[in-house]
Amino acid sequence: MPAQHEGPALGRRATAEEIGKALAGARRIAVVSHARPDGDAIGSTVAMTLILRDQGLNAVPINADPVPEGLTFLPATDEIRTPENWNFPDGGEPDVILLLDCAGKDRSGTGIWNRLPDSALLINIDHHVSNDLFGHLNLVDVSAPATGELVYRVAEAMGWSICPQARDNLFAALSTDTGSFRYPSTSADTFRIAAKLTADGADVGMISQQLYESYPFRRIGLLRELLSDLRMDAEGRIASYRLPLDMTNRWELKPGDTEGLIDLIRAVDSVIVAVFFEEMPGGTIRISARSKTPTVDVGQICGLFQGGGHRLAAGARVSGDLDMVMNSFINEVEKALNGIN
Ligand SMILES: [Mn+2]
Repeated sequence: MPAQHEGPALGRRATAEEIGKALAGARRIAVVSHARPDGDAIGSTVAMTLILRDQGLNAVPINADPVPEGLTFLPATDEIRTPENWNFPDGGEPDVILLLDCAGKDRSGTGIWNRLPDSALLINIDHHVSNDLFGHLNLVDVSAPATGELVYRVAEAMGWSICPQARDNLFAALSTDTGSFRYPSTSADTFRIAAKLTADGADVGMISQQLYESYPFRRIGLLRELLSDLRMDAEGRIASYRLPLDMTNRWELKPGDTEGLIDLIRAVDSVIVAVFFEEMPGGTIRISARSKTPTVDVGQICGLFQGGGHRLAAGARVSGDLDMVMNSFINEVEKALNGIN
């Protein structure tokens, strides 16, 4: 089937079955997710890779960044290769590049495209509202709470088996992107899939403990500092904290250490919008925003800062001074809050 994608158009929506068939016809599949991977990115990448390999397909998982320390307990995450160091057993190039959980092609990180061929069929499986259908085949469902759910649907549509290692990775993908099955996007279908994975042997207690109760001390030390500098605006409806680069360096933070910290301030009763401002090397500010109500669309607000995401969870990267970026972003959130009064 590789000949079939000679010069196809981009942007076509495809069903889970169509995606499955395209994958089944591939000779070599590069499985890629976004840089700074989270539980959904890692879980989807590893699960999809193992599911494809069980079908006798050649699949190699690649990520621009290392697996966060807190996710290395997941089976087979050590299979993930760096953009410089991947190879298929026969030395060939991928004819299919499968991007998982990436709102845009660039979300996979710049380095990833250096060695990947332009001629490959691009398959895009994702659940971000801002997804621009960059693939030749696109399975983009914004109602899905996790890309892991879409990976499961592809396997289900094709009747493909899910080995225990893939199962645990899928469970982690679902659990992390739903905030342990709490976010509004969590659906009956999410529970159906989670129930199936559990019935098949996923150890819910073990996976949850590894995901949520096994943090290194530096995370709590950092949190203590962040909270001492907590900022509340708009009569307590906006909560935000700031992470300057020197604090990151002092605590020797690793990727994933700050994951989920925003949920603690989001959980305050008066708070409608929570924002986390993180200063990155090179003068970029990484913004993560969460809203508790669909009438305050943080995806749209992040769009004003060249970012995007979901209505209730979004992000942006802005170059500039930490406090100035903070002030102008909070100003926009205040405007949005005034709009709902
Ligand atoms: Mn996701």
